[in-house]
Amino acid sequence: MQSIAAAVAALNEKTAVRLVEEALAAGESSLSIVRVAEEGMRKVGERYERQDIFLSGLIMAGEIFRSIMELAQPGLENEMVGNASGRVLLGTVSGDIHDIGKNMAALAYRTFGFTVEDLGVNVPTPRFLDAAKAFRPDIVGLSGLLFVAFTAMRDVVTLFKDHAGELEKAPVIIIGGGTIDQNIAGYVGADYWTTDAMEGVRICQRVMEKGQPASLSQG
Ligand code: B12
Repeated sequence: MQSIAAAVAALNEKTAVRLVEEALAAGESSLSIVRVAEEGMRKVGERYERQDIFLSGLIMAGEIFRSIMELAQPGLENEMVGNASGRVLLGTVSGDIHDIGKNMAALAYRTFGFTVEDLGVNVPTPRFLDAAKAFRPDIVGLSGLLFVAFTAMRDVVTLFKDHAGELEKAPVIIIGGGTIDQNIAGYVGADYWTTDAMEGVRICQRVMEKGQPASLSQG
């Protein structure tokens, strides 16, 4: 399994795909395969930061992850089953086009029984509020990895607070993305944060059971 992370980090698509096929044939769970691939993606990010690879490397990594997801997705859908009810409005915030993680979150929510409206990437801040008026979500999920995304997330949170009276019920706001931490979540003012789609689903299942959170937490 660790060699899958290493092959992704080395941007070696052929090897990564072969290893994933072998792991699936050997009965490894799709979820753990995706987790090691994510670990490889983090290493790609570190290589980019050290200028060991360039933008083309990030693009390549995105393609490799997509190929792995194609192989893992059917298994993921079988492994993740649930009957939660709840409506999730999802999108990658303004200025950010990273959507691999957001798409995984959408898949996870859907397979656990949530109804999801996905607004896509680089979503203008007011669009979240407009969509919420029509879709009436229980939860708004904001995705983003860039520094500029954190400001955009904060803008969305502020917009929802300022216009709370225009919505039937204030949705819980959860932010996700591999570069988020407790400090960023505090800055954004979201109710919950996570760096893991499955954890995001668990948080939202609890929200649906118990209602509004008392304070900011990772769940
Ligand atoms: C692949 C990649 C790209 C691809 C994206 C392809 C795509 N369609 O998404 C491309 C090549 C387009 C790209 C572009 C850029 N990138 Co880029 N990219 C990455 C990389 C290597 C991997 C991201 C990824 O897909 N990870 C795998 C997914 C599965 O993980 P994830 O997103 O964290 O999602 C998981 C969880 O966080 C969670 N989740 C995510 N969202 C949500 C939402 C909710 C509601 C929930 C519950 C959960 C959840 O679920 C997922 C599964 O568990 C990261 C490195 C890194 N460390 O993340 C850099 C990284 C994010 N990129 C970076 C940069 C700088 C850029 C560029 C500015 C480069 C440039 N010079 O142009 C551009 C920005 C373009 C833009 N305006 O958005 C920096 C950001 C630094 C920063 N904080 O500002 C990073 C961190 C690399 C680095 N270390 O420097 N990138």
